[in-house]
Amino acid sequence: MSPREFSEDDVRIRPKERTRPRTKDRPDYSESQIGRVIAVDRGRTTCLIEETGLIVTAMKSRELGKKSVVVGDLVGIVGDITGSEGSLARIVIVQPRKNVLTRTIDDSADFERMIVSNVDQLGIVIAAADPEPRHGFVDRALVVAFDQGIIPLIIVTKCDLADPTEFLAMYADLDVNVVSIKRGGDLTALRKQLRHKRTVLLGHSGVGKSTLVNALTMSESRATGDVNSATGRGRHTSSSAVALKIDLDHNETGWIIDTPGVRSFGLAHVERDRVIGAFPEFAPAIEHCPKNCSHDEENCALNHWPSLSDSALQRLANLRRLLAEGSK
Ligand SMILES: Nc1nc2c(ncn2[C@@H]2O[C@H](COP(=O)(O)OP(=O)(O)OP(=O)(O)O)[C@@H](O)[C@H]2O)c(=O)[nH]1
Ligand SMILES: [Mg+2]
Ligand SMILES: [Zn+2]
Repeated sequence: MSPREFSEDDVRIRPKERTRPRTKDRPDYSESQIGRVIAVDRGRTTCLIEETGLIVTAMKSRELGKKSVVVGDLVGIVGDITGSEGSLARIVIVQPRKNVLTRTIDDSADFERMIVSNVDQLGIVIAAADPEPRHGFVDRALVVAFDQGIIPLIIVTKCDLADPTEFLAMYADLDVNVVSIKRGGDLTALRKQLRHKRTVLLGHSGVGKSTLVNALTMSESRATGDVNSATGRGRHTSSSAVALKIDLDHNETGWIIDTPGVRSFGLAHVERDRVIGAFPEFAPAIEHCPKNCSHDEENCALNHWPSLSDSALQRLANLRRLLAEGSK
């Protein structure tokens, strides 16, 4: 006899909906529909059933406990999945995530917050001015992208206000794409980078993430807010993440995820070696470091490495700052 007997379960029309093996203790959710979370707002989750195109509102079932559901998650949904007005389905399974974008509230805190999952590309959004761009943020975001295996893309908005060339010089040697954007300007270069990808936009409040999402989707679906002229900061206009589909040329599509502006972007959840790994240009030098080098000591090989360009020296200072600020 074969090790496994066939049963009527093997006759299924859509076998891929079966997400987990049945066990005695777990309720049977093999009939759940798979949906992609496209918005989460105060406990209400909006899911797209990719197979049918239906948009379903759902809430987390009790079984999921404290497990969070974030934009990008693939979830199993049961209950009223008609998507009709007022209907509310239940999310019973969160499928394993390919990656997650997490931040700690500050470097020392243990408190982690998941922002989004299952993305292909991290749009690191900075403004050329208003608010001023900061290397610390870009470096941290690059570390997280590297750590999670997400393609980084630096997006500079508000290039009508200032020239970002000097700010960007430090990243010129890196293998990272950069696109610059002006108010009302041409988005062709950016649209090319978004093809067939799920891209999340991450940046401080007021850098223009929602403005960009509106331009890309040719809608006004996302509210935007001005930058406070006294503090130079944004007003935290967007309060939750939303994924939107964008139509690109030649019937191609992509997804863009707008997120609330980040206040701080801690790295406490990223191991020290992975922070260093996000600066691959220093790997050849680091091979010559003394054992357990802190990379901030006299004998550190990085101090004596001959061929560091000006931009590499700046990156080195940033790496050292990130290490000093304390990641695990
Ligand atoms: N000059 C100029 N202003 C821009 C540009 N892009 C956005 N803005 C302005 O910047 C301000 C903030 O834009 P938002 O799109 O709300 O910024 P956000 O990043 O979504 O901010 P939060 O939702 O708070 O995180 C608005 O007043 C926009 O009109 C640009 O390319 N040039
Ligand atoms: Mg916004
Ligand atoms: Zn060293």
